[in-house]
Amino acid sequence: MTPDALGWNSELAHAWAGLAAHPPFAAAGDAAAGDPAVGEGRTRAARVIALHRGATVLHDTVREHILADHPGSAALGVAVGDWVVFDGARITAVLPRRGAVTRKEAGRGIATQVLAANLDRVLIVTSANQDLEPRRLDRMVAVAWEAGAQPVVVLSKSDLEPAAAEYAEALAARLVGVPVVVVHTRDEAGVAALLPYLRPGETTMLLGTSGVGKSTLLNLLAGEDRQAVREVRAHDDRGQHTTTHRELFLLPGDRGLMIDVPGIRELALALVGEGLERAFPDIVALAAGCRWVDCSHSNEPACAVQAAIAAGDLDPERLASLRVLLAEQVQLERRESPRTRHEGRRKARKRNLKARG
Ligand SMILES: Nc1nc2c(ncn2[C@@H]2O[C@H](COP(=O)(O)OP(=O)(O)OP(=O)(O)O)[C@@H](O)[C@H]2O)c(=O)[nH]1
Ligand SMILES: [Mg+2]
Ligand SMILES: [Zn+2]
Repeated sequence: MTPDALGWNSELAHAWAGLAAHPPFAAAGDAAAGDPAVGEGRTRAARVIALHRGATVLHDTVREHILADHPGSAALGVAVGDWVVFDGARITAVLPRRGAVTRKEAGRGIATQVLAANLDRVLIVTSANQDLEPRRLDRMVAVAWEAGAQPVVVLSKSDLEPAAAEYAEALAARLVGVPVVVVHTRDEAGVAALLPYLRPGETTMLLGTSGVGKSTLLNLLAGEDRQAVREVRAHDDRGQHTTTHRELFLLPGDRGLMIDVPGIRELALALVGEGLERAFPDIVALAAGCRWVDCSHSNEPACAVQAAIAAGDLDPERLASLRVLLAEQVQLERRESPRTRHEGRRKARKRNLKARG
């Protein structure tokens, strides 16, 4: 596999050059290929392709390396999709991430955990049915932008829902700047709309609640059953948490790399950065026209956001959704540290998107 096919790029090459004088990958035909402990360069760049309970799996473009009970993985906070410095036995450093999707941790201490890093695209998978909740998608879209990735909403199981195309149209109108595609996995044609978003060397993460069909989609795109899938519960369509670890797969046919993860409820995802701005460009643009810099868009005079709602140009549900997410972000920042909390408040004010209260 070439480094590019595994997602290597010039930014990473630059980061590597700052750490080591020797090349990051074994040369073709190198006797020591794949065995970085041997030969001139004592370390290699490798990508984290799976995290199991007791094992971390790396790929160094030549082969996989399975590190059993690797203590460094937890200590370094290694995530699937990370690029690391590997000395043949251990991970010694993590190369700077372009971005990541993080989840909230229950309890005290560190408030977030990285689920997947270095993503080009996040496929927000949701079943195309009447349970479809736009607010859930607002949050996931913000999370994708925060990861530095392009969000794409994927309405799955369209074979079960005659109104899938209508749902997609309504969502596309709401989610500014986010493509919405409709798929099913009955046959190859069912995923045709998705293929333009899958490119060689690019990393796509599947994100969604349990049972929406993430692993089924991965298997179809991979051309073989790489992941176990299991039926949803008959009485409420919920999944059974079939996938239990995070793993990156190389797809055939120039479809790039895809990360499958266990189903996650949108409420467990952490909003930690600037993603809200990107997820609500319509409201951000309107807010610039409010009279007061710190307008909360509730009942101030000359509020451009309320004016747009009154004129029927903005769905009030969208503003309500943003308020909830902003309030939550402030709360998480408070947990992370008093310093970032302060910064977060300042940013929120600057953005003119302050949550009420
Ligand atoms: N009718 C129909 N069923 C589908 C489709 N895609 C997936 N399914 C079914 O949905 C169920 C759940 O699929 P999975 O792929 O295991 O779902 P998942 O999102 O990976 O679930 P977790 O691993 O628990 O997060 C399985 O019974 C699949 O056969 C589809 O396009 N149409
Ligand atoms: Mg799965
Ligand atoms: Zn306002």
